[in-house]
Amino acid sequence: MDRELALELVRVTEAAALAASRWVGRGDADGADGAATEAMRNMFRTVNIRGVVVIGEGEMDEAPMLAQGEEVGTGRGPRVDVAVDPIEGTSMVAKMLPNALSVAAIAPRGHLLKAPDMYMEKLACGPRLRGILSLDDPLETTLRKAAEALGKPLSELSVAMLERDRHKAHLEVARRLGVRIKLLNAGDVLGSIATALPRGGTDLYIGSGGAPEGVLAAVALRCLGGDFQGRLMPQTPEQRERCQQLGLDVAKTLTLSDLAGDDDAIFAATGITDGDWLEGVRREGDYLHTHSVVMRVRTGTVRHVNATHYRPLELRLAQTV
Ligand code: VTB
Ligand code: MG
Ligand code: MG
Repeated sequence: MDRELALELVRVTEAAALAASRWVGRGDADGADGAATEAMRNMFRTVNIRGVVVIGEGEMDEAPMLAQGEEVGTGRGPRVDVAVDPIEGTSMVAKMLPNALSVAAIAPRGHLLKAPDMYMEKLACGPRLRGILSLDDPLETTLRKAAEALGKPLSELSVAMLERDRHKAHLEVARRLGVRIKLLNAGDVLGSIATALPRGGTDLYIGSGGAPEGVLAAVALRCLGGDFQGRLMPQTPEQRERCQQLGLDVAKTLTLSDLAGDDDAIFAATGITDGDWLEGVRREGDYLHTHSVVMRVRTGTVRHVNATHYRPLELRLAQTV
């Protein structure tokens, strides 16, 4: 796969972030999501790939944009799987809170897991813990192993999870062992990725979040040399059936190779609101500034891309190509 596609993928997340930025603080998560999705879809029309959406915005009949199975790209170029989250953290956009991102990943066709829209139990960590931890271990074992491998007491281990009632048991174990806990409102793609960033501030990400977000995080963690494991958590008969249709074994602990199994995978993200990793979209007169990151599994190079966009272009993008 052509490495120049990395820059194309940034164009796509930039377009979504620019569109989303108009909705920051307006209390309308769906409006923001619609605008970002449309902008992303329009930008994909200019990218030379034969893409199929494997992680998108809902099922074909509900949201006819970037739905699973939809073809994207010019129809020329490499055959790829496409995973997107036009806004990862729509509530953060609506409430003007930090860390909302636009995220996308591509990999050669057949190499990204077609994760259905349901929860996934997750375990993410940085390079120093790779190969040491298992989602199959009890949480207490995982935390003890992590502290030992990092050569620090449990009291200095830091773990992130979404602040949700369903994480009561996780929280109790982690509190009992005395680890530091970062409780996120939303955004477990970044929550997972942060464990592998030099100044990410957390050693581990645990708990359940969206399965689609799990695939996106897995691509990023492969690029960064970290680890990500996940287990699908169907909650209803419909969700179990969906897994069956897709041939997914819900008992299986999914590894990086199940989720994002190719060295040619590319991950890109653009900040929408200011955050721990990326700056949000900033306006200055007629110009809009974006801050993105793009990385490839093959080389592990992390490129930060600061771009200045002349505002009329953003308007043109919003209007459809
Ligand atoms: C999860 C998480 C995402 O939304 O999908 C969450 O993976 C929604 O789950 O990062 P809840 O039912 O717990 O709210 C995000 O936090 C943002 O899209
Ligand atoms: Mg989203
Ligand atoms: Mg999301």
